[in-house]
Amino acid sequence: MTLTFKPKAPIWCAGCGHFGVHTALTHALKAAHVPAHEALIIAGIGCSGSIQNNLNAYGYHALHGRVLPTATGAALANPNLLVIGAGGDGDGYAIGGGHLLHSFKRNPSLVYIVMNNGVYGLTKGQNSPTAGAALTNGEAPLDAVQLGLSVSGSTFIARGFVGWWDQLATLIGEGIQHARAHCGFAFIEAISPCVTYNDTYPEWDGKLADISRDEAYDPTDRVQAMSRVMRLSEQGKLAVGKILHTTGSTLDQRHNVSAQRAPALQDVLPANNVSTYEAIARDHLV
Ligand SMILES: Cc1ncc(C[n+]2csc(CCOP(=O)(O)OP(=O)(O)O)c2C)c(N)n1
Ligand code: SF4
Repeated sequence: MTLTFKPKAPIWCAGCGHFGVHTALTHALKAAHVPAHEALIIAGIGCSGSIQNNLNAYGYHALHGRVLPTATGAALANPNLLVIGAGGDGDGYAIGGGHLLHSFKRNPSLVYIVMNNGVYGLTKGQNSPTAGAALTNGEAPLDAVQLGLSVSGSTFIARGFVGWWDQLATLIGEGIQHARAHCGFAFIEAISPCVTYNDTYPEWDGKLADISRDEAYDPTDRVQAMSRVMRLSEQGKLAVGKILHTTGSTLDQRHNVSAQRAPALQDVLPANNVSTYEAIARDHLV
């Protein structure tokens, strides 16, 4: 019997940036020829998190802020799956901020897309960690790209803008390749304005600096990446493009994860394991 899943249409406000992330991710999955049954979307809580209802893939809504531990567990349990975490900047940088830091450090092979709109959209517009100075009485916004660059274990960091959705699709596609090749954690921040509570569309064209246009820029050089991103930030600009793409030890390698040993791929049918279960009962149950 073939089961066909029909993704629902998004329910976001007209003009919401998250539509651009949906388009870019859909294109990237198609271009990478990822079959629906080989992808798992683990989403955060927020307007952004509902993206998992709108994609042709397995989906799971994690607890608020817990996308990354859930996604890491899924990726370790079944290394044949492409695991994609997706959520908002409130979900990922506030309540989930500690997990982000440790994911840069541990480098599990999965993709994480953060839809950054500078507010908590679903709960009606409170400030998030990336809220700009105008909303926060001058408080500097958190830059997750700088944070990721400062953690020496990080291997893939990119930022795109939904207004430039084709570049965003390319960046997500490269992140998918990175995770699928078991090269580690692919972090992609998508600038995705909330038209209802924080419409920043008019600001971005003048504020974004696309570093991929600079042929001399080398994303394998962490020091150059950090100094470029910080210099742009001092000039009031935000770096966009593939910012870091390097190699490093991954969580999967360190734990010797393979399809042969993966917990989710073991045959646990009682009928096929009678002698093993009897041995466990004999040795461990009194
Ligand atoms: C433990 C917990 N705390 C608070 C909430 C309320 N809550 C739901 S979504 C959300 C934030 C949403 O903002 P963001 O992650 O930036 O996504 P957006 O809606 O902007 O896409 C909050 C605080 C919750 N669901 N669970
Ligand atoms: S409230 Fe903001 S983030 Fe949520 S759907 Fe509407 S525009 Fe998008």
